[in-house]
Amino acid sequence: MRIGITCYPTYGGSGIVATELGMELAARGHDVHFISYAPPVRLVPSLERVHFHEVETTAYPLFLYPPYTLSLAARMAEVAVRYELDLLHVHYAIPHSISAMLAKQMLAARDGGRVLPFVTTLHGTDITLVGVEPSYFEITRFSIDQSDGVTTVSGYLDERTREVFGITRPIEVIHNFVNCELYKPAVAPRRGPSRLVHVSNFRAVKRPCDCVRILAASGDAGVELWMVGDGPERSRAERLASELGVSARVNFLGKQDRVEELLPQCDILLLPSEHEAFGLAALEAMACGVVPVAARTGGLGELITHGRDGFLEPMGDVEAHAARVRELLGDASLRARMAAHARQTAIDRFSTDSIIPRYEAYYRRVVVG
Ligand code: GMT
Repeated sequence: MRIGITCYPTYGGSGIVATELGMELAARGHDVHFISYAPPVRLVPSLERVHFHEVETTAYPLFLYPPYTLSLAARMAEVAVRYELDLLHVHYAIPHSISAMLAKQMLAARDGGRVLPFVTTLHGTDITLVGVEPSYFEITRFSIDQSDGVTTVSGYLDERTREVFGITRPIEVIHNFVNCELYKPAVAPRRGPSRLVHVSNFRAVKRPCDCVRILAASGDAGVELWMVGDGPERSRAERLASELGVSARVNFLGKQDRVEELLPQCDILLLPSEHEAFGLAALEAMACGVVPVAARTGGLGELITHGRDGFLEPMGDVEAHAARVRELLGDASLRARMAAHARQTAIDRFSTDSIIPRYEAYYRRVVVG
């Protein structure tokens, strides 16, 4: 098939899923066209059958806010005609599904009524935070209704979407996936200090400050914490590390492209999020044999089986999370057993080989109508 993919190209789960999906589809013989304002950060350059089309917005004195959504729609329509796309797949409802809807209408009105279906994948905050904002509520609901196909990354997000927007249309649940050949445990046993890791875009919803508090409460002066990523809460977390006297043990690494090389150097992933539609960061860690200690929130329970391949504790209960960290660090055989189970969960339930064919099958259904 010939597939156009639009996502936010910067760091963040939805862009990562979209990019990895596009590359996996290309590896399976599909032609993939990314359409966005910048190449997605995880996109490997010069891959066969993968193309990138930049969306440019024009500055004009009247435009206090250049209308990216319109430029995107025009570019989608142009690429769809030139490369004879079979469908568009947009990630994150706002504004991408509205642009796709416009592109579809533009093509229907010309070229003898050419049909360009589009699939919208809902990732989480597009529903739980942005979508529920009064100014976006109606247009988010409209964009979901207008999509030819809708997927969510967890059963939890499917339920939330129905509940919040009163939507009854079919939605396909397709979980996040991981390439278990790329994300894998270190070959040699790890030496050096025990290491916790947190990977996110440091927005408030991720509660990165809780990670610093968990480290401070873990009670072991030899334990380190790697904070991978950047975003609005980073300075607050840095300040908190100083206040709690642990800044020498917290390494803020900033945005990193090769997370698969960092994760195998760690023992435990901290994900104390307030909401988490699925928790891609936890899945990538599990594939590397890093045990997640996460909040019992959102779709994390669809990924992590508490006590087997990770721990789920109440959101905001720093002491409960720290107690699990102590338990894991104090018992090497428990940690090894749970790490092996975590890796096996990633392979058995969330590997690219099990999830990508579900997208392919769904595209075929949408295209046939
Ligand atoms: O929170 C992020 O990491 C970014 C966010 C996004 O929309 O880019 O991630 C969401 O999508 C991921 C991929 O589908 C999910 O694994 C995350 O759980 C989800 N984040 C939230 O729901 C907070």
